[in-house]
Order: sequence, then structure tokens, then C-alpha cells
Amino acid sequence: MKLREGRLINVSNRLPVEIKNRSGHPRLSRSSGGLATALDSVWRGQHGVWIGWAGAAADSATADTLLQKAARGRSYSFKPVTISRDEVSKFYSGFANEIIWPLFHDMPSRCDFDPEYWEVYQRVNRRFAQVTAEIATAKDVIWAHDYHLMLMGRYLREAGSPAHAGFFLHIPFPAPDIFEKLPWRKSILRALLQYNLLGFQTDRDRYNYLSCLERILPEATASRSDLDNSVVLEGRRTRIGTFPISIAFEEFASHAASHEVESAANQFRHEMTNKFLVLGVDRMDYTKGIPERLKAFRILLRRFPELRHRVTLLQVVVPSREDIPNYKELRREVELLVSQINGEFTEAGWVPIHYMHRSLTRRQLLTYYRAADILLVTSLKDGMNLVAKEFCAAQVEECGVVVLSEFTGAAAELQHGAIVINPYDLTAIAEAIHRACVMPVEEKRSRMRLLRDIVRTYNVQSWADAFLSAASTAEPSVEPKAGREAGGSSPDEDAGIPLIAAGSSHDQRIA
Ligand code: GDG
Repeated sequence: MKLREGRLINVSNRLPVEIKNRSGHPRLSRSSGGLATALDSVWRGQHGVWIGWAGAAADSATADTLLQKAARGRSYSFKPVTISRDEVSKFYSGFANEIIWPLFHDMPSRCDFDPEYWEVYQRVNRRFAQVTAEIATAKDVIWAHDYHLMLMGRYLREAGSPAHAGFFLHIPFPAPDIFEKLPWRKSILRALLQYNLLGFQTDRDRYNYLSCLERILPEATASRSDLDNSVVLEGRRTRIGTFPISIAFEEFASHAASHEVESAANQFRHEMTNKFLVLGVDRMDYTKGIPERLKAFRILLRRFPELRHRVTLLQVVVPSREDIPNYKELRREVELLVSQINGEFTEAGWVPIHYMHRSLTRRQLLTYYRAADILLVTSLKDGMNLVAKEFCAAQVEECGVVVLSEFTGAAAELQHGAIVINPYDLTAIAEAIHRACVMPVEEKRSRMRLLRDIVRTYNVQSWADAFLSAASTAEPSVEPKAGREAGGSSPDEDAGIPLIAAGSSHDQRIA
């Protein structure tokens, strides 16, 4: 969708390009991570401005020139927000990644509720809002992304921004018993209601948000109908919807079908000489369940000795957030497990786990997606998991199997084509891998065709269109509609109500 009038002002913590210092000189590079990958492809052709942090090496003079260069050939320009080193440590590493990230992934014991982080989080959110409000007009639509910017809606209102403003949360929203541990829970719930539209990955996240309002902010009233769901606080209405993010299916599929990827995949399979290639691709993050996956693989090799020599796990782990202590410990744990398992099982001509700790090029990634027999996703909690969707797009021969954690957002859409597992149940993961190894080829194909149909139909463009269309029509401020109050309903009453979802419940089964 292209906005008929006005511009799209996209705001995220990071821009899709980053300025890095190389040999003492600032240089442009692409940002990594799910958000940048997903968004950069939908923005092509959309007139507007992308606001965000351009990286630690960006002083304002250099940043402007390099960002102008990066915008050449794009339909939108970049506008940087300056964040000091101290702010990066307390806003980004601190509040966002040592409080909100673990809490929203149901891991409160990993949180460091340092009050200073909260001070800096407010300050940086206010700065993002100021930079945005300076350029936003009433015809523009502001789209803010993710847990770094939950307060920005409030500061946009305070700065008098007239533009429609939507917010999309890329990570899960926790249930009230978890969320209420947050010392600043009310401020965050109130600030989110200053946006005109709130988007979540799954219905479960949206129900959790509504349940948190019901318990913590009962003055907010929710009204529901078959087509819409909104919350009114102090005369301002916010629409709430489910918008499962996706990928640029055709782009992944056609690149995977290219001659260069096909021959690289054939070459790789030839070198591996094994029958079954199991693939894992994740950022080094404790939410991705990497130790659980490795332990499950060890159980597989112990319980099904006939698979030894015939199955290999290729685990790609992309370095992430390396200055946060939890992440350093995780790397040690993962590498110890890899060496223990390889030490226990390796024999002449066969190493059970091939472990890569680095970032791959898109071509390498597609080569592994195409060459693999099984994709293994064992996230303990995951907003969506784009890797699962990318794997399906790249499976042009349609015979790979997806083993998928039930705690990913992707499971809501892909459950009928994937083998769904509980990532805490290591035996069940091992059995699922075994089942995928012995699955008849007809079943593999019918499952993969279903998965590919879903991802092709509900792609990143349809996700962006659905969100933008809802954001640009959300009313800035109206009186409450007649309807039931949030305080008067139980969470169960919400179940099954379809909202403004972009294909949130694809009730399709294997043919
Ligand atoms: C967050 C949420 C949500 C991975 N390794 C390489 C590489 N990647 C790319 C993949 C994919 C992306 O990174 C990872 O996306 P995920 O969705 O799997 O996970 P997060 O980074 O945690 O993303 C998540 C997402 O936001 C979007 O809303 O789904 O739940 O946590 O695109 O392809 N890319 C390259 N080399 C690699 O080695 N080039």
C-alpha cells in the first residue's frame, strides 16, 4: 500500500544502515537482525523518512553525508537520532535489553531493574519523539517499531504532533503475572495508549496486553466487535490489532532458485555426504533455546544410534549483544555443549555438530536453507521467528521439514504444516527430529506446500499494507463506543474473536 497523501515516517531504534568505524574512517554498512531485514524490503517505493540511530560511529556531520549517500536510489530519506555512548548502554543495553527483552520473553529472573535505566529510557524516547514531531504533518503516518520506543507515543502527543501514529511490537507481550513485575508498568501501559494503533504479532500477545490493562489500568475501557478492538482512555481511542509479520517471499524464493544458490547447495550436500542435514539459524540469544536444542540432539544420537553417521546438525549462531553478561555466559554454555557432544560421538568421517559463530551473507544463508532437510527452531519464546518463514520460501524443491517451537509467533500460522514441539521437552524434540528423518516424501511435500502457500500469501507486503491501512484510518481521538468494559470480562471471553488481523489465524490443514 502507498499512502495516498502524506509520507510514511518510520521510526525504529536502528536505521537499516549503520555507520561503523573501519580503520579509523566512518563507513556505511547494512544493519543486521530481523527488523531491518523485514522492513527494508517493504519500504521500497514508499515515499517518506526513516528515523533512527545510525550507530556509535556517527557524529552528526559525517552521519548526514553518509546517510544522504545511503538514501540514493531509495524512495525515502534517513534522519538520524543521536544517542551518546552512555545512553546506548543504559537505554539500549540496559532498559531495552536487560529489562524489557527478558521480561517480555517470560524470563523475569534475568532482569536488572536498575532505576537509572528507566530515567535514560524516558529521555531517549523523548528525543526520538522530538526529532519525529519536528517533521511530521497532519497528513503523515508515523509508524514506530518495537520495545525500544514504547513511550514515544506519549512524547509525540506532548510535542503536539498532529500525525496518526501506530506502534508495532515485534516481540511477545507477556501475561499479567509477568508484566506486573515491571516497576514502571502503569506508565508504559498509559504511554502505549497515546498511539492511535497498537499492533501485536499474535492474538495471544494482544490478549495478554488487554488482560494487563484490565488488571493494572482498569480506567481504560475496551470495546470489541467482530471487526475491531479498541481501548478508550480519557476520551482517546486506540485501535488494537494482530498483524503477524512476514517476509518478502518471492525475493527469497527466486534467489534460492537461482543457479548460484542451487550449485552451492549441491556442492555443500556433496561435501557433507550425510543423509539428513538438520539446520539451526539464530542470533546468540538465550530466548532461542540453543542449549535445549543441542541437548535434544544429544538425546537423539543416544536413543537412535542408527542415525549416527546419517544425521548432522549445522548450527549457525550470529553474534549478538556481546557486551551484556547473560549473552557472554550463553556463548560459553553453547560452545561447551558443542564440544562435549562432538567429543562423545565424533568418529572417522563424521562430526555430529558443525558450529558457526559468525554472520553469513544472504547467499550463504539461502544455500543452507535450500540444502537442509530439517529446520529446527526451539525458541523458548519468540515474537515471530522469520527464519522459519525464510526456510519455507527457500525450499524450492518442497521437501524440507520444519520442527517448530510452539512458543514462536510463527507457530500460530504454521502449526498445521510444521511438527510443533515444546522446547522444554527435550525428548519430544529428539522424537520430532527422528520423525522428520523417517517421514515419507509425500507427507514432507504436502506439508511444505502448505507452509509455502501460507508464507507466499501472508507476506511482508500484506503485513505492512494491513498495518498502514489500519494506522492511517485510526481516529485520532473520539468518545468511547457503546460496548463491554475491559474490567467486566474474563480473558476467556476474548478467545476466538477475530480482529483486524492480517491473516492471524490461517486455519489450513494438510491436503
Ligand atoms: C526480532 C524478534 C521477530 C540470521 N542469521 C543471519 C541472518 N539472519 C537474519 C535472518 C532473519 C533475521 O536475521 C532473524 O530474524 P528472527 O525473526 O528469526 O529473530 P530476531 O532477530 O530475534 O527478530 C522476532 C523479528 O524481530 C521480526 O519481527 O520475528 O521474534 O525477536 O531475517 O535471515 N542474516 C544474514 N546472515 C546471517 O548469518 N544475512
